[in-house]
Amino acid sequence: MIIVYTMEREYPYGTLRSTNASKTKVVLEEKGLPYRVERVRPGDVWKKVPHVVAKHPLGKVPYIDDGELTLFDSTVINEYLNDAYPEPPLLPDDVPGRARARALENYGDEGVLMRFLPMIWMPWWSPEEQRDEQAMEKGRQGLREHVLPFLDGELADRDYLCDTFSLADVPFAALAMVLQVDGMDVSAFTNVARYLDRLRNRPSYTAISPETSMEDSAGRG
Ligand SMILES: N[C@@H](CCC(=O)N[C@@H](CS)C(=O)NCC(=O)O)C(=O)O
Repeated sequence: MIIVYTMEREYPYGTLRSTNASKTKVVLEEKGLPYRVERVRPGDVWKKVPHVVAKHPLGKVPYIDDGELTLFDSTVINEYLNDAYPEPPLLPDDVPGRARARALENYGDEGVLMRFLPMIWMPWWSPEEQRDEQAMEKGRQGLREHVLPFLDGELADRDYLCDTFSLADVPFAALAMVLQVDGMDVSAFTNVARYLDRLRNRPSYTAISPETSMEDSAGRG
């Protein structure tokens, strides 16, 4: 059985999860694969303790064990899962379509998950009085100015970034998760608002929903 290592913690306002590890959980769910979640203490990740670095040289999550294979980085893991467990396929059939999916997936990672989302997401893990509301607003403003207009255009005539659900949509499931907790209003971007709801309504989202307890999201089968 695949083991996925991640950071998750329950708060009164919901279960908070690593955005990158949530990407991997979504793909495990979309593929219907049996897996078990192993929670790594956030302090062990921040301090880069030896047992974390032994699995991920940068001391980050996610990493997975699949039998003898240990693999890190959500994008690499998800490509591996799609190759090793081809059904249902999560990349388009044609070469240009696959390239476009990977480009959009990379945009989700670099343009959203690494750039603006941490400004919003990190403070939610701290007590309310310690949250940097200015940094959070800067993150939201970054989304409004740079990300949401682009995404709204890409979704003008399609339900998912590559028409049907693909690896390109996976980072945006993590965006849907963060904005569900944050409550940021995205209604000015009609296509994005509908898209985020569409992602939240997929069965795979249950595994990363803030409304799902840690006990109820510890794996499948
Ligand atoms: N490119 C990596 C990024 C992983 C990453 O930054 N994970 C965060 C949690 S969402 C982490 O472990 N942060 C701890 C740190 O950067 O020290 C991936 O996609 O898996």
